[in-house]
Amino acid sequence: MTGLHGEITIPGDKSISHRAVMFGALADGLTQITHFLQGADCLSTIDCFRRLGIEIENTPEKILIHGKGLHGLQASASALDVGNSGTTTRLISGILAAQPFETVLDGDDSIRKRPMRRIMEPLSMMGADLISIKENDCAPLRIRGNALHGIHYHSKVASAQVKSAVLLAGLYADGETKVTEPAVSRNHSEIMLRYFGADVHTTGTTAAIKPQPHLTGQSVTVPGDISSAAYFIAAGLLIPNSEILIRNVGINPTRDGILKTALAMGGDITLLNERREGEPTADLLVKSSSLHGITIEGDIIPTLIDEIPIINIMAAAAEGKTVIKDAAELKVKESDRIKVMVQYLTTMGAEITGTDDGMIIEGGRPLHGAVIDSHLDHRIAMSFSIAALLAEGETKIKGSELVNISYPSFYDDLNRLRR
Ligand code: SPQ
Repeated sequence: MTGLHGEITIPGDKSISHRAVMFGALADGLTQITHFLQGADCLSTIDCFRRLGIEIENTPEKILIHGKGLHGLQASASALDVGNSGTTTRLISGILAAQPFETVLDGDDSIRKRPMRRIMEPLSMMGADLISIKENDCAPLRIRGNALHGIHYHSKVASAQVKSAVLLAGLYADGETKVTEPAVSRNHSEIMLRYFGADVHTTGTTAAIKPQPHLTGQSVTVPGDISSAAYFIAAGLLIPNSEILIRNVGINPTRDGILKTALAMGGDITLLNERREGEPTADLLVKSSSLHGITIEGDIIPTLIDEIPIINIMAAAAEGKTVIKDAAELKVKESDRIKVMVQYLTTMGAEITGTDDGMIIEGGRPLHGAVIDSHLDHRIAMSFSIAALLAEGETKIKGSELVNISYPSFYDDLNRLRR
């Protein structure tokens, strides 16, 4: 196996790209977004807001959103198609809960299985009229806007999507709205809402917002997505004789669990050129390393939840045991990521056991090629693409085109580093 060499610039952060479009649509005046992620999920968000009457120009250099203010959205003539995107579904629900019209939201087969009770409950407590059309707590959803009141919601799960849906509804409520979560989830909504002029405060695990007369359009530069960088961090560490520079990676502390974990496993990663433009970013110099197993649990979990599939690959290649706990949320992502990781890592020869809230991996077993089904999950496709590079023999990944959801140039970038 030849090592990886050279440098790549990571495409824009998916979570931040969604939010920039949404907040730009609700702001007065123009919002300009650079380094926007042109992935299918973020394009679904653009499509939804166009259907709600917002003019959005998508050029190769930037996105221009002609915001119409908090009360400027118009009813869509047809159901909004959220595609594969949980973020679009849940955040837009918080906005639509306050609009003076009815909207239906629907998506693909994966979205139709993801739990929506978690947003239906708090938004209903605020006064929203929101139902699951098939009465299974999943999409399609029908949302009729209503007058909302402020609440203090104690979420059972650490979820930025739940928190953000409630905070966005809180922009329209008659008093302050607070969300307390069991551990801090990613805080991009809080940072960006503040930047757009909202009155948002955070204390410990509680975020609070006051109702807002207006937001103001802004210029947003989206940092590279650490969740996308994670595949290259893993590849650089695991493939012998590698040295790669991963440029422009967002290192927000509510997202950087992959870095802390890779370092704790013995990874050789140096942060260079640290800077802050709204969100903190850095370049990462990654060199091949011998990794060892660790235990990953507790408050770090929300900061690396989307990286657990690729951490599983790192753990399978590491010496010794890795235990991942407190990650039951993995079961309700684009696929059941506990089940799918256990099934296919086992097929490839790894020793992995699924638990109720994570997995246990005895690392160091050689991997061999296999046929992998992505289960409509981009992170499964990318994680097993990296596993394939470590395995003896050929691996076939069904649904590899799903990388398009969050990282359209994934295979091009990977191939460039292999030359
Ligand atoms: O948008 P979607 O489909 O939910 O995407 C995922 C992903 O792997 O890309 C989850 F499957 O990321 C979520 C993340 O897990 C994006 C997100 C956000 O932008 O607010 C928050 C996390 O989800 P949650 O449920 O913990 O709030």
